[in-house]
Amino acid sequence: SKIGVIGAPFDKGQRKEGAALGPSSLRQSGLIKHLESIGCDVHDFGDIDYQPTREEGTVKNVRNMKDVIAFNEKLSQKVSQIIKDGRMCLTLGGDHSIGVGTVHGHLKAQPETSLLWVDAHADINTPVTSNSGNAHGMPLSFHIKELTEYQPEIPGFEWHSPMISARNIAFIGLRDVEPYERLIIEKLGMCALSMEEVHGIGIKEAVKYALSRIDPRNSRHIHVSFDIDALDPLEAPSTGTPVRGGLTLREGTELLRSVHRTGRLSAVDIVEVNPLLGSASDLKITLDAARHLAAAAAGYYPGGWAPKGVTDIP
Ligand code: DIR
Ligand code: MN
Ligand code: MN
Ligand code: MN
Repeated sequence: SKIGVIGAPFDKGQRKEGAALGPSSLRQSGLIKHLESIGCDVHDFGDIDYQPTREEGTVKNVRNMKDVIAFNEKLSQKVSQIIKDGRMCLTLGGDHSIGVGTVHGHLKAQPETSLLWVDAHADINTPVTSNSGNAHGMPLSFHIKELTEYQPEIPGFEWHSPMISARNIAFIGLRDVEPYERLIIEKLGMCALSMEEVHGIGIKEAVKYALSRIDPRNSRHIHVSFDIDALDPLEAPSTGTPVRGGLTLREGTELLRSVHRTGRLSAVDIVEVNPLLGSASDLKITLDAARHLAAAAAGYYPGGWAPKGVTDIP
């Protein structure tokens, strides 16, 4: 398949330094070479070029919002361009505040898109409901049309507008959801499969059910925003807000391969890999996991393929 990779080296959406080094460590670990080795036509568009301001820039309770706005405006344009070029856009984060730009850019290029948010967290706080003031806990709220009236006006953020309905978004992997986030999910009647539901029905059924809810006619483009903390910390320890009891890597790859098989997977984010957290061995485990996720999104099947055009054993 044809893939465009864009690095989003940004970590001002939360308070731990290091997620901005995600793209370079993922590249160093051989993620792109691996995609090529499994037969993908990969074009690497490099990283978003952005120097954060030195000012604090808190706007309406959102820490570093000026940087979040400026970074994501650039990212959105890049993602749009890659998708319009006919490539699946793979964005390497960065903390999850970069989901502001990736989802916006995707929806601009392909308005009929549904969104799978794979995460331990719901990331649906508005600037008003957020206790942390961290933008990485808010990206979904900015995209949802039904939440428009609850958003404060944020100067500089005029380029961004909500472009997706809550009915076209599903969560998989939740296990750390705040009370106001749960209230929003229930009020909007969103499809939210926590680890409890995934355990109950299995990952294959969970993906099938989520897709039937957000794409009932099998007609829409799909965006998967995959927070590496959706995986269990045993599988992905080098991340800022680990929560025990998560998806296995097998479940994560199964999820992405299932969505790939729809033929409509057009964007994937892999976010919150933080190479400054954990030991060297923790980091290797985390980078290996991310590489496997990327390959699964590209359709990689671990059973292998016979050589093309060959029918007899030599
Ligand atoms: C929390 C944590 N709900 C917040 N969110 C995280 O800050 O709004 N998202 N860790 O990945
Ligand atoms: Mn997240
Ligand atoms: Mn289309
Ligand atoms: Mn998370």
